[in-house]
Amino acid sequence: MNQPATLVNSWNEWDPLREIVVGIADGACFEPTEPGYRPELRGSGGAFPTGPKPAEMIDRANAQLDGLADLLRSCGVTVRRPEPYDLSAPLRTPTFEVANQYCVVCPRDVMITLGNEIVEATMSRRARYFEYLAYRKLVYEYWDNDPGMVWTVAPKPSMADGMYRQEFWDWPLAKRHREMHSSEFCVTQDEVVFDAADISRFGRDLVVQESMTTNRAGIRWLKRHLEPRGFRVHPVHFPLDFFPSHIDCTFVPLRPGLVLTNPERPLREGEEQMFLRNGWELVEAPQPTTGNDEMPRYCQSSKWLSMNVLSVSPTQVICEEREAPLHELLDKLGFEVLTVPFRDVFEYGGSLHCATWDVNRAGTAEDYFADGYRPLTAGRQAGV
Ligand code: ABU
Repeated sequence: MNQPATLVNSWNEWDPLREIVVGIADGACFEPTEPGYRPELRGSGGAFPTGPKPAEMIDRANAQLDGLADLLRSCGVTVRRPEPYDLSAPLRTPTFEVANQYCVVCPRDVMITLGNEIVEATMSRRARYFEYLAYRKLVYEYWDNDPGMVWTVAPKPSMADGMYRQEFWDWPLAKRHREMHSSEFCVTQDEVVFDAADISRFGRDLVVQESMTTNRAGIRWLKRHLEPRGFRVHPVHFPLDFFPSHIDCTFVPLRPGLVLTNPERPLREGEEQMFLRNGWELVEAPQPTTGNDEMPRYCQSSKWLSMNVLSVSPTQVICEEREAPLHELLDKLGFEVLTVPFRDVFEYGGSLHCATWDVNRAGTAEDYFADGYRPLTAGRQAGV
């Protein structure tokens, strides 16, 4: 008798990759201003555009996304794509309105595979509330064909005005500096809020960044949902990042025992101990080849997209083609470095890790932190 297929299985960021979803730029719009987001033009200023992105911008991004998909296929990986859908119409729900939606380039922000479970994140911004719809056909396919797959949709927040701290955007730098240890950003603590890209997977241990896109209630929900299933959820903080959003330009595990770290965004003092105590090495990424001022005009992400790499296996990493200093470092660390051009994707919210969602990697639930478990009560005492 045929065994039922295991389609959904991914425990970490580095095991050998078998199946992955790569985003598409079709239908993408400029991200609207909303309480949880204030896009700004880089360079000479002016108003940030609204509505659909021009066709030539979309074609350029799609060409690079297709290039990544081709490279992955050449490595023997099955590549899946989301469904395009119309993002341009104004959106009105009982609790909020927004001028248009955004794009489906970055599945990493919305969807996460945790072992045999797919979790759809709550999301934190109005223009991304319904982004999960682009992945529903795929999720149904996994659910229909893999009887062991668990599908979880996290509670949707209201995204009403009261969910946001709108004055956050006007805080002067001195106040941000004073507040850097408080972990209070544009989203308040009243509702469960998280983006999937604030989570980094290390087998049984999940590291979750408190950020503009993930609040303490979101981390509490992840703990309460996942710890009875055998995961351990560890909140982490990067106090020098005044606009933290998504952990994958800050703290990027590459193989058991090795994390690529951001030299401008150190971990909160003490949080490195879990790694050091268990023999992990934290290696600083080199400065990106592009300064913040030279990033593409509509790009809202930082220069640290340089370290937003995608692992094909514990020995093979895909990097953006221009990041030579990072290629050299990874080569010295024993990796085979594959490269693709990806700059035309930057203004859609991310680079290679952001633009993908791995559904299947060979491997099982490993414990890489035998000594590192902090029980839930410790998190509660810390207010998380
Ligand atoms: N979506 C990832 C962006 C993170 C950063 O700008 O550093």
